[in-house]
Amino acid sequence: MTETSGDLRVGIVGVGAMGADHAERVAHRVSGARLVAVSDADAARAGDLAARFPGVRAVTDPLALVADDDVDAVVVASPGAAHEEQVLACLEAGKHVLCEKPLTMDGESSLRVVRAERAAGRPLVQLGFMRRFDPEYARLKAVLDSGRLGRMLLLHNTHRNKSVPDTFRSEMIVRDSLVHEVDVARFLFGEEITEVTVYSPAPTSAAAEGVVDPQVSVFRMQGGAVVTNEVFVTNQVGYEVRCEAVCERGSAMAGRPWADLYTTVAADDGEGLWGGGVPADFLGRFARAYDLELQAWADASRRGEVVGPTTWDGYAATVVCEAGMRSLTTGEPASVTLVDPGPAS
Ligand code: ISE
Repeated sequence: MTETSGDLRVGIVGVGAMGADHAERVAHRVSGARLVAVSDADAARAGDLAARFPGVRAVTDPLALVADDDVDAVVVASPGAAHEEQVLACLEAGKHVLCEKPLTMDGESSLRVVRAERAAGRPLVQLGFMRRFDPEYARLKAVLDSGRLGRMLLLHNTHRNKSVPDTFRSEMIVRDSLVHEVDVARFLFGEEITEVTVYSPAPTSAAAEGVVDPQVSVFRMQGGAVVTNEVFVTNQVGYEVRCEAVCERGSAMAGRPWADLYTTVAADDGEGLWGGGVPADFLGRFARAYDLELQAWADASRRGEVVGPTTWDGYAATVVCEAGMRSLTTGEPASVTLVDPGPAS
C-alpha cells in the first residue's frame, strides 16, 4: 500500500488471533489506512507484534492508545469483557471504531453503548459481523432482496469448527459462535428475532467434559419465519459454514462445500478419491470477507461515515444470545425483548 498524508491512522486494541490478523491486513492490504499502534493485555505479545511492522508502536494502556492524537480510528479486538470501556472511550474521543463481536457481554451494557453513540451525535461504530461482507452471503442477500425467489420462509444455518480449547464452554458456543447466525438471520430477513430455543443433543465424545456440543437452535422471526441452526465446534474436520434460504419460489445457498476447487487424489487402495478442501478456521474461510470489511470501514471512516452492522445490530445480537443462554439452561423457548434506546441527541 502507498502511504499518503490522508491515510487513516489505525490503532488496534487486543492482538490475539483476530487482532493480529487485522494488524497484518491494515498494514499490508487496506488502502488508505496505516497501522500506527497496537495494545494488548499481554504487553509482550503487543511488543512482538509491533516489532514486525516498521514504525508501529506498542502501547501498554489501551485507553492511552485510544486517546493518542496520532491514532485516528481504532479496531477493538480485545476479549468481549473489555469492549464496553474501550468503545465508550472511542466515542468520548470522537474516533471511529471497528468493534469485534460481541459488542459487550450483556444487553444492558450494549444498550449503554448504543445510547452513548447516539449522545455523541453521529455514528462512529461498525460491528465486526464480517459475514455481511463475504461475497457469497452478500450475493445471497441481494438475491433475496431482488424478490426473485419470493418471500423467505425458512433459513438453515450450519456452523462447524474443527476444535476449540477446553475453556470454550457451552455458553460460549452461544455467545461467540451462534452470535454469527443471529446476525445472519437478522441481516437476511431484515427483521428482529423474537424467540430462541436451544436444544442440547447428546454431545460428541470429542467435546470437553460438561460441554454441550453440538447445539441445535431455532429462532422465530418477527414475521413468523423460522431459522434452524446447527453449531458444532468440535467437528474434528475443519471450518464449515453455510446456509440455505428456502423461499416461496426457490431456494439459495451460501458456503456450498462443493463450490470449492474440484480435486482428485490417488488413494492407497487404488480407488482414487475426489473432493475439495475444508478450511481449517474462520481466518482462512472468511479472509476475503475480513479484507472487504476492513476496507469498507477505513473508507467510511475517512468520509466520516459508518457502513455495515451498527451498535444496534450488536445490541440486538447480545440480547438474542442472552435469551439463547437462558434457553440452553432450561431447554425452553426464551423470548427476546429489545429496548428502544430513545432518540439520538
Ligand atoms: C470465533 O470467535 C468466531 O468468531 C468464529 O467466526 C466462529 O466460527 C467461532 O466459532 C468463534 O469461536
